[in-house]
Amino acid sequence: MHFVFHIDATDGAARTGAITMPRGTIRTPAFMPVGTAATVKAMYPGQVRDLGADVVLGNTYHLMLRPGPERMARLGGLHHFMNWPHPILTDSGGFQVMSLSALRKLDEQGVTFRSHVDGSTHHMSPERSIEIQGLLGSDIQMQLDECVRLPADHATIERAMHLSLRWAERCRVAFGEQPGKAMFGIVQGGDVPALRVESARALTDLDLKGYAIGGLAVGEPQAVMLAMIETVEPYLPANKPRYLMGVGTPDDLLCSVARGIDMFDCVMPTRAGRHGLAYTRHGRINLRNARHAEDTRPLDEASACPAARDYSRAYLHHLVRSDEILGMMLLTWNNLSYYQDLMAGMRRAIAEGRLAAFSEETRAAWARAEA
Ligand code: PRF
Repeated sequence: MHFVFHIDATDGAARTGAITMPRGTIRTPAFMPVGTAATVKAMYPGQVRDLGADVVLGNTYHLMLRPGPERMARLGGLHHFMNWPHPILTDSGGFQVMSLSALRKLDEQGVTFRSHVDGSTHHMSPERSIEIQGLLGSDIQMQLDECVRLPADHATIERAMHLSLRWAERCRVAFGEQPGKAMFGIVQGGDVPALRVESARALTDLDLKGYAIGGLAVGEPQAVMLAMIETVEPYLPANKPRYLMGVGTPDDLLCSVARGIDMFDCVMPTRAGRHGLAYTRHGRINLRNARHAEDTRPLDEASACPAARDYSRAYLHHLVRSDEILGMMLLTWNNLSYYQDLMAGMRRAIAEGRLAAFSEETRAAWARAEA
């Protein structure tokens, strides 16, 4: 079976459809929970699946340091290792190297860095990144790229974009032909429209199976991020999936789907859940706040998720204040449930041609914060 993307319906620039591949079907627009270290933190894989997640994200950087790609291959690959038999997308490592490792140095050949785990020195070339993602058994692999934090000067953004293009070509050669799998390119170019267009055009010429937009949600206002999506979208092939990396808030997802994005990943629902924050139909709630101490209402009595329905805010407040593990588990469960429900709602709305109305209703409910 091959990697196939098809679109069932469109609504303005928004699309809904599915990617089918040997390990399963990814309904789009899709939100991918982040499973950095071979675990979606505080969640059982079966729970993640039951919420409606069709794919999770793994990180080359973390897994190459621990347990190591060759060991992972000997252990049967990432799917088997973490008991997640469904599709896995892996990020290529460059972004995590730049944000997490020490003494990183980047040149034409790749990136050299010190591990944040044990201080050991590593080198990763575009070819090695693809080799590692293959050893992990990843279904959707990402090219190695350089993401520049914003604000940045034009020369820095341009140099990183061109380097990312050269690395895309090397990754494409290293990946070769793998019918049931895919390697996605990553559009860079910061907040400079002309550089974004140049990047999207050159990557399209490589005829990859999907295209990500990187280098956004890295310090710029939301309006700039949305403007860059609008700039790039017309240059990306309409029949290939488009993935906005590392985004975002529920509002970011509504805005980006309306502009033609099909896939997202973000630590927000999982990380926020470990810090006492709950995403709900009525907006974001900070369970640490003393005003919840005697609130007997659940997070959302209408939710299908037990975490949202079967525990009082007073209890969640107590768990969070006491640093209890169950507090993190319940809030992560609730938050991923909210994100997956939001994606399912958008998919239905696009199919019925009412995405704008859906987005308006969703935002109105956030504003009606009864909490
Ligand atoms: N490149 C890669 N991974 C990423 C990003 C990127 O630009 C971002 C930026 N939001 C998140 N994750 N490879």
